[in-house]
Amino acid sequence: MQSNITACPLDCYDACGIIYDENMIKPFKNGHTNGFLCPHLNHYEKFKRITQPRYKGKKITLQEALLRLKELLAFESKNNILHYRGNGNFALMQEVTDHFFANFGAILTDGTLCDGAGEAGIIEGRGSNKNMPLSEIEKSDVVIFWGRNPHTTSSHILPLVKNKKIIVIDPLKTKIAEIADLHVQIRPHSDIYLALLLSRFIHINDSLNEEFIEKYASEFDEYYELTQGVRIKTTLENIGATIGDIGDILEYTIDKKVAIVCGVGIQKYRDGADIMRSIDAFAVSLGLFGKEGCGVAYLGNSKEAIESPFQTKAKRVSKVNTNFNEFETVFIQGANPVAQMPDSLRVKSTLEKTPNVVYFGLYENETSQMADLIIPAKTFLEKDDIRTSYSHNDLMVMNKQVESDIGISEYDLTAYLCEEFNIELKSEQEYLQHFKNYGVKKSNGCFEVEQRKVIPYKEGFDTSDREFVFLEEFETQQCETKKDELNLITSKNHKSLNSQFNRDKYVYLHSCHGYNNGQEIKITSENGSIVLEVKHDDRLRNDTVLIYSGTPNVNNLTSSKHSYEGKSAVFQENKVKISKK
Ligand SMILES: Nc1nc2c(c(=O)[nH]1)N[C@H]1C(S)=C(S)[C@@H](COP(=O)(O)OP(=O)(O)OC[C@H]3O[C@@H](n4cnc5c(=O)[nH]c(N)nc54)[C@H](O)[C@@H]3O)O[C@H]1N2
Ligand SMILES: Nc1nc2c(c(=O)[nH]1)N[C@H]1C(S)=C(S)[C@@H](COP(=O)(O)OP(=O)(O)OC[C@H]3O[C@@H](n4cnc5c(=O)[nH]c(N)nc54)[C@H](O)[C@@H]3O)O[C@H]1N2
Ligand code: SF4
Ligand SMILES: [Mo]
Repeated sequence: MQSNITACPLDCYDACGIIYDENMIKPFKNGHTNGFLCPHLNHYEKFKRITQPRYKGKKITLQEALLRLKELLAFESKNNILHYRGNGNFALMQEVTDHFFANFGAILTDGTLCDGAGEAGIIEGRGSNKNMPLSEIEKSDVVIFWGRNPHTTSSHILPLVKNKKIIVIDPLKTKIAEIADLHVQIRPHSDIYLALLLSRFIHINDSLNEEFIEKYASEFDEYYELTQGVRIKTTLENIGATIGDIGDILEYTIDKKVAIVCGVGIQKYRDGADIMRSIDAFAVSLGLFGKEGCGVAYLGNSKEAIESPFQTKAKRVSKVNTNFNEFETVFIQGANPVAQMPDSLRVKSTLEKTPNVVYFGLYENETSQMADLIIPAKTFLEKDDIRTSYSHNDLMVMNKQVESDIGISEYDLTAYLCEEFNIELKSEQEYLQHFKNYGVKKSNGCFEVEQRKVIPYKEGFDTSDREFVFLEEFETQQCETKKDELNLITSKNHKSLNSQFNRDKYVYLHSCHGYNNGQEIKITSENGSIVLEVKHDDRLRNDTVLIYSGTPNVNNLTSSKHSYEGKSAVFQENKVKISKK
């Protein structure tokens, strides 16, 4: 009998521990899970899943589906085959399919729809991306939520920040902004200016952490010159901040233990790397690295300090603007690219022209509707796996809890293909053990990744001379939105996990625009248009509209440009116009 312990598989900061008890999903009591889950997992088993494979609309058996898959892969030139994998399930064994496709000679993807620009900025400045874990945030005095919406996307941080000073920098008055000591309702895409000004004022105020700067950031003087290029009064007016806000932020943070908790909202722009680096530079000015309760938390690398046992060296194409029609067979796993990739109209038209589309997932969605072959996956309760997190250091074993006749696991599908095409594959247990070996037991009974630092950068940064590398230049943003244009922000909704579960269907607007609640309006961008029902939301700036991730067709509006660094999608860099339907 397996242990009744597992973990939530979803792409979420928290990576909660789960006990499967009396056929019910229950939260782990210990550690960060803290005895509660979120709506996705509380209702997980109620969501309707795909139960039977299909080919061209006709129901077939799993055996027939696997045979069909084998046929669809049997091309002379393997360059005709694309493996496109998303993060529907975040556990480590999901990557086993990459092992097959890479060794087979197929094309894989690189780039990201998520956090790549910010990560690139972090690596440029610090030489590596080592994250401040939840357990350290708990020890800080002041927490700055910078483009992060914790009530929706990372609720397990909330009990840890009770009674701390809270600063929020977000164009939307989110729930955390409502209870914060200070909310700077910043214009979207202007964080770099705020960050530059903060570093400048720390210097003007004589509050630089001199000891830290001398040791690890000796180029600060040059950076200070860069910050001097920003005109204070006009910039503050344009970005929606005041000199009083800057004063308050300095007063709250100087000589305090400060955690800057960044989300992906700040960096879904072409210059996302620079934005993140300017926030890091603000933290450097305060000397926030390498000390208890201090640092910058971002969406860290969940695979930090873990080596993959899979061989995944392959030719790759970008995940952001993939030309599906350049392939004969596209195998899509754990993703809904038709809804979630930018520029959906382009995505749809290229997939329509792809001869064979295979969808390997749990739920029906826009991508399954376009697929020729549908192979149902197993849920996390029906397979063994192991996961790590991008916001804490726990390593969580996910034991299989139930037997089911539905679907096939990623390992079993890979084992079938490897057998058929003569590719070497180790046993499932060997791979699971490989991952388990990275864990050490903590006093609360949980495991954590042994090599991960709780307080990274204690001996300086991971650059060649241990020093922080400041931005030397940045692209000036046009801070004024044209009269009839609005900024589109498209962040996460509490009822869905991107396009899984209960998806939203509204456009949120400030009531000042004169449209009625419930009225259908047309939203248009350079890329396309959609019609959605209006919901008034006066928590928004009046130059900004909000359409949540997962809202059907939202990505008709977004462009498939890449960030300058980090090969990332830029979902928020889109202006829209609104009009009566
Ligand atoms: N419930 C739920 N949880 C999720 C997900 C989900 O879909 N639903 N998705 C998961 C995934 S894949 C990810 S990547 C994470 C992301 O989770 P978060 O990092 O929290 O990201 P977002 O919700 O995209 O954006 C966070 C905040 O950024 C703000 N924002 C937008 N533009 C700007 C800007 O220019 N400047 C500033 N300062 N703020 C801005 C938005 O208003 C929003 O409040 O959440 C994960 N968790
Ligand atoms: N407009 C807009 N677009 C966005 C974003 C945004 O904020 N706004 N966010 C972007 C971000 S940050 C991300 S990470 C992406 C996410 O985009 P995707 O990676 O496409 O994620 P989901 O929409 O959650 O779809 C995941 C799919 O995985 C399948 N799945 C779930 N569990 C399993 C499993 O165990 N095995 C298999 N084989 N399949 C499984 C489900 O059927 C589900 O349809 O979206 C991006 N797109
Ligand atoms: S908060 Fe995140 S990790 Fe926890 S149960 Fe919900 S989706 Fe899963
Ligand atoms: Mo994401």
